[in-house]
Parts: sequence; structure tokens; C-alpha cells
Amino acid sequence: MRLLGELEVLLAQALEKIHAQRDTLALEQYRVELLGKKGQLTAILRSMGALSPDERPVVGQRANEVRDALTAALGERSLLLGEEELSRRLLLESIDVTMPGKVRYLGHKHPLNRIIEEITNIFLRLGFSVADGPEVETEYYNFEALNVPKDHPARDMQDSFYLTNGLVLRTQTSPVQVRSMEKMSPHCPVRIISPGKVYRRDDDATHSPMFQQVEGLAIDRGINLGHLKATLLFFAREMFGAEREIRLRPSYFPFTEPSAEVDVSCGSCNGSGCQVCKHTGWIEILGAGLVHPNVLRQSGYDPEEVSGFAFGMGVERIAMLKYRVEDLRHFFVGDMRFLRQF
Ligand code: 2U9
Repeated sequence: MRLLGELEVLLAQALEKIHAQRDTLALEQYRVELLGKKGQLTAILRSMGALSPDERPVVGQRANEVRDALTAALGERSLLLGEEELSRRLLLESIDVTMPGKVRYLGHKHPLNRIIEEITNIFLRLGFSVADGPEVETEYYNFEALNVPKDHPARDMQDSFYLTNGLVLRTQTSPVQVRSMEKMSPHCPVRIISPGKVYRRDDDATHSPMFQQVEGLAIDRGINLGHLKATLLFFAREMFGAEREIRLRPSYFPFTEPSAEVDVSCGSCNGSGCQVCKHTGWIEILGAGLVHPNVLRQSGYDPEEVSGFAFGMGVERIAMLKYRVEDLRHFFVGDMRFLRQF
């Protein structure tokens, strides 16, 4: 019987080929070639229709046996190849648990934000609250309400960033405090600080067109220079060390009268004179004064009834002093070699 012969040949050849397959993908392709719809065994089974009734069961039984034998051989080979492939992959992709880990750099606060937080926390402990406001201001809040007259140099086109329609990028954070005064007046007490970005047309190693300030304002009955000095001494010692002293030098600002520049004793030489303090023993850290009566009046307070003190400091300047940074532009360029030091 021709078909029985063909079955035996197919079985022998197929077993050989199954063992010759080297990977599971090739084996699967061969399985389809053998047992699939258009496969070799299927072709033989189809041609059984032409057989006589006594031949058919004989060939049929043998065909089933051949199919079972091939299915079993394919299964075994597939299992073996699968295991081989898995162990090859495990070898290639294995993890060396003794390798040192990759060091991932964790971000941290920008040094200027740290300084702002430190300054803020000192004044929070003294009962001040934080006030916030717009960086684009009207000329009224930025200048007029602060007793800065039209002919003052700060109002020069060369010194401030003017927008259209009487708007300007705030040159100090005082407008925030004016807005608070408007809301509070004529009630007391007022104790607020306003940290934030300000803008001036300046650009060198110690000036940037954008910098940050913290300003403070206290209004109450009977506020005097003694309150101002005690507050700033507390601040200087918390910020720069318990040994620090401060001194007030007379100065002029349109929004305070009297006005003062405030120095802190040099921490490098303890006041005896060194390079850091340019041999004076003192370092200027902020400006301050008693709020000008015009400023109080303009925002609804009666200067006969209440008085106030105010101060302002540049955050970058404080950070430069505290961290001994010689060029403030380091704070703005985002160089990780600089920032990682904090
Ligand atoms: C109101 C009234 C008065 C805030 C003040 C200064 C003095 C001052 C400078 C320090 C360095 C600005 O960043 S800097 O360039 N500031 O000298 N600022 S008194 O006075 C005010 C604030 C608000 C209503």
C-alpha cells in the first residue's frame, strides 16, 4: 500500500528534521509545515478518500499513530529548546548583585529659596505674617504710595522696567505692603514681611535685573526706632550668629524718615577688620527706617495716632555673605557644580 509507505517515510524524515531544529521559532514553523492545514500529513490524510473500504481503517489507524508520534516528538523538542533558550537568556541578562548601584542625584532647594525660608522663619517667630502680591504693578503702588516723587531717580526710564498704561515691573516689594495697609487701615497692629522678585535695570557681579527681596513692615501705636533696632538685632543674630552686633548709619529713602543703612559686625574677623569687610569690621546687610508720615497717611493711617518701622534686604546679598559667594550671577545660571555645594 503506497500510502502506508509514504507515512513511514514521512515519519522517519520528520523525526530527523524535528531533532535538527535549533530554536523554538523554527520548530513551530516546521510543525505547521507538517501538521498544519496545508501540511504534509494533512495531504496524506486527504488522499485517503481514494482508498478502498478495507484499506481505509488500516491507513487511518497508522496515520493517527504517526500524527501522535510526531506531536509527541515536537512537544519534547519544544520543551528542550525552550529550556535552552531560557538559560541562554538568563545568562545574558543576569544581574550582577555585587555591582555598585547607580548614584542618582536627589534635587534639593535652591540656595536662594533656603535663605528666603530662613529669613521668613525668623520673622514668623516674631509674629510677622507673609504677604504676597503682583510683580507687575501700577506706578501708584510702586512709587506714589511710597512717597517716591516724579523726579526721583528710581522713576527714571533708565532704572526701571516700564510696561504700557502706567504699569511697571515692581522695583521693590513695598507695593505688597501698601496693599496690606490699605486693607488693614486704620486698624493695628500690622506685622508683615513680603519676600519676592523685584526688577531693576542693573547688571553686574553684584546686581542683576531680577533679584529677590524681603521687606518688613510693622505699624502700631508707639512704634519707635528702638523696636526697629531690637528686631533687626534679633534677625542678624539668628541669621549670622549669636555674637553679631549691628549698627545703624543715617541714610535717606523717600518712604522712611528717619532712614538708616544697617551693618552687621563681620563674622570673619569679629569686627577687627579683614578682606571680607574691607577692613571696616562691618558689612552692610539692609536698609530700614520709620515709615514716612506721608506713606502712612496715603494708605489711610493717621501718623498722629500710629507709627511704623520698615526694612528691606536683598536676598542674594544675604546669601552671598552667608555662603561667601563672590558673584551673584552664580545663583541664576543653574550650573549644578555650583548648586550642589548647598
Ligand atoms: C512701606 C514703607 C516703607 C522698605 C525699606 C529699604 C529701607 C531698603 C533696600 C535694601 C537692599 C532695597 O534690596 S535692596 O536693594 N531696601 O533699603 N526698604 S526701608 O520700606 C518700606 C516698605 C513698605 C509701606
